[in-house]
Amino acid sequence: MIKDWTKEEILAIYNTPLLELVSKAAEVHKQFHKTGEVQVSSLLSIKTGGCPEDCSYCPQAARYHTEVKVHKLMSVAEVSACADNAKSGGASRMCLGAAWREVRDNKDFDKVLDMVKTINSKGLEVCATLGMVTEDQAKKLAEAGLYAYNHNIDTSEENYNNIISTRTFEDRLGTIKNVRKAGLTVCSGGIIGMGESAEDRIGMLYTLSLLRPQPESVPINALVAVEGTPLADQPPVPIWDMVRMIATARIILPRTSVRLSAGRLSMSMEGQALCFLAGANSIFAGDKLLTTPNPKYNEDMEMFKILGLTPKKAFADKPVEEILE
Ligand code: SAM
Ligand code: DTB
Ligand code: SF4
Repeated sequence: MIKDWTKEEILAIYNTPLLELVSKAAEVHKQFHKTGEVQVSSLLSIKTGGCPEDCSYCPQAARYHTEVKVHKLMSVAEVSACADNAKSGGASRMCLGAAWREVRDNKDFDKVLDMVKTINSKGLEVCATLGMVTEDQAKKLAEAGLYAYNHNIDTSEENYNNIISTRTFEDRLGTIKNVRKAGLTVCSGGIIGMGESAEDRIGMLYTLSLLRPQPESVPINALVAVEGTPLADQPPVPIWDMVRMIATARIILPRTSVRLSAGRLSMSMEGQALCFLAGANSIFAGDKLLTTPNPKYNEDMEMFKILGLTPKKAFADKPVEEILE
């Protein structure tokens, strides 16, 4: 049975003296996961920029003047070639991102379904993040072989409309429900470093912790402050805040993969090592996130060697019968 945490309890965890917090989180990590095993996901922006939403952190929103160049939906062949590269580099999951508000039932969606089928047939877990989806669309994605759907709640319910005004927190939760009903695994997390309070960070973790089942994967992103977006001048996130967020997530979401996501380029190897110790067991690897740079793949593999980490195999969390189906 997973415990229903209160906001007060989560805040108390978050404010525990740092090394004690890391040590508690490491204990939970050992109890529920193979320590040293880290899931490596590759990210690919299949449709870039020109998005109608106003997410203040996002360089792909059409209304902000950023350096992102709009690119229409990639072809299935192009995406297939990228998946081959990701697989030979050692990734076990490929996440396809589209700068859409929501999925529409049109030729582009059919193309995405083809991409999912193609990548799945290569033995990679496929994840997609395409904006809001209906239950019917989520089912079609599941039938095509999608493994996970990423849909972040991004911040607390209270802070949501300070960051995004073109949709609501409820809309986000609605899509997560649709994804669950379709039998997909859920990947949902958020961003720190947007000027939110510690209570907002706790509020976000609180909402995620109360989802049943809890999300299989929770990405914790540090804001990548991009010129031209309303959050361009936010100061960088102190590494200690990232460690606290990850450790707290690990304790209240014991079975979840906690992903040390955007922002790693500004973190030292020592800082990342503390995050892994505090329970992070997933990263995005590859030279680019969606539109912003990420550490070089070879440097990440060097870090894995130094820290004694190994990439997790695809479908390691699925029963064998399902893999063979
Ligand atoms: N359009 C879809 C949506 O919003 O769900 C999918 C793509 S969107 C880029 C996916 C997630 O990327 C966002 O929910 C946000 O958490 C993260 N993200 C976007 N821009 C970011 C930034 N500058 N720094 C950190 N994370 C960011
Ligand atoms: C998530 O939580 N982080 C990823 C992924 N899910 C789609 C995206 C990070 C984007 C960072 C900004 C960019 O590169 O455009
Ligand atoms: Fe669009 Fe997603 Fe960026 Fe928001 S986060 S502007 S929905 S691409």
